Amino acid sequence: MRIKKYEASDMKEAIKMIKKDFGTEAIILHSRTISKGGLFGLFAHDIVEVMAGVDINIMDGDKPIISPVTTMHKGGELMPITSSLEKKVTSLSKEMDDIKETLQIIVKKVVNSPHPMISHKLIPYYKILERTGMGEDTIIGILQEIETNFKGVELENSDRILSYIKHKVVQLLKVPTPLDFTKPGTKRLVALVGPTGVGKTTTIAKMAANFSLIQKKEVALITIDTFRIAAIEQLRDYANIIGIPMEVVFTLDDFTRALRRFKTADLILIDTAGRSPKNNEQILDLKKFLRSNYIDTHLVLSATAKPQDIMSTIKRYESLGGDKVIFTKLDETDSCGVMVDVVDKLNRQLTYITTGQNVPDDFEVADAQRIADLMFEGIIV
Ligand SMILES: Nc1nc2c(ncn2[C@@H]2O[C@H](COP(=O)(O)OP(=O)(O)OP(=O)(O)O)[C@@H](O)[C@H]2O)c(=O)[nH]1
Ligand SMILES: [Mg+2]
Repeated sequence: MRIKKYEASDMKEAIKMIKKDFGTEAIILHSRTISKGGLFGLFAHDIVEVMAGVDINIMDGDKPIISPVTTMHKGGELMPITSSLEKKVTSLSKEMDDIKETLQIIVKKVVNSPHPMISHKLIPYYKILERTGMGEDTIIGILQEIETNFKGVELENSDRILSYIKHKVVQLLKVPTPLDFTKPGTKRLVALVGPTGVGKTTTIAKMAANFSLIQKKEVALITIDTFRIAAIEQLRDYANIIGIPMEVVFTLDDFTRALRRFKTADLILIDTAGRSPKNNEQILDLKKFLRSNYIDTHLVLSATAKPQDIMSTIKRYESLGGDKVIFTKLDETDSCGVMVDVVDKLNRQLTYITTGQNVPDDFEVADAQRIADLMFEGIIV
């Protein structure tokens, strides 16, 4: 493209000069009237300054935005076409500025943020929540809610943001659903299932001691974990210490007989052998004992396990039915954020948590406020 600036006494003369240089295809890019000559503003005269060139192809649909000189000259009405060109250029350049500004915001977010959806001011909170083991979707959901609800300087108020986060976590954890004996004459048949070594037997002992010694319920134990002698002995020891009866069950007939023996009990707790969450056959094997609707099955999970393993274990145990979950070993980890996902994403209900090896002390109802306190211990007061 060739461009040239012209100065002439009027537009007519300028067009003549342009035509001479570029022919009839030339287009006017810009024109303005300026004062020239004179001394201190005196004796100056107006001239036109025109920028023109050839080889430009700016189209608006089928129509050229800038008409060739010959067309523009029709009737000597040049100014409306020129000013419409100016308007277009101004609006285009404003659009360009807007796009540039938006791009800068996006680039800033992507560069500084672990997630492009989160503003850089919320990154520290993203990192805190990430450390709790909470899933990314849940974290982003909470932080986007903060972005919507907190404006301007409010986003600088870390105390308010942190207490909002904690409040939100409590809300997502929902109200726990522990065993309810408020209705007189209630009888409960509860089985604890779950992967090996998560603390099923210890938790059964804690539950048995709490309900028998503190809540004065008639409690009995059944174990169908006959895989190892040591497992039977472990539960028998607890039964003896607490002073409650226990039955060891090998077959379905044994099971029916044991249930008949304990028919007056308020609470029968059933201990099961730890099953590998990867072995579906082992899990289904439990089903022949636990298929009765009367059995309230609680899945026991260790809070120390990796969040993705916890989520996949829950799915593997789905075939046993039940939606209740007990989390153990909260004393051994700083990251129990996965519990939020278990409730919120997998629709499970928390019943109890355990916080140590002491029987019966380290056992409590899965209170959402308490779990949030444990989750943000040392971070949020
Ligand atoms: N730190 C801590 N340890 C716990 C907790 N609950 C259980 N344990 C320990 O975890 C270990 C395994 O506990 P068990 O009760 O035998 O686990 P289980 O699920 O019955 O194991 P299997 O029957 O072999 O599948 C024991 O050393 C317990 O003392 C807890 O809340 N915190
Ligand atoms: Mg056990």
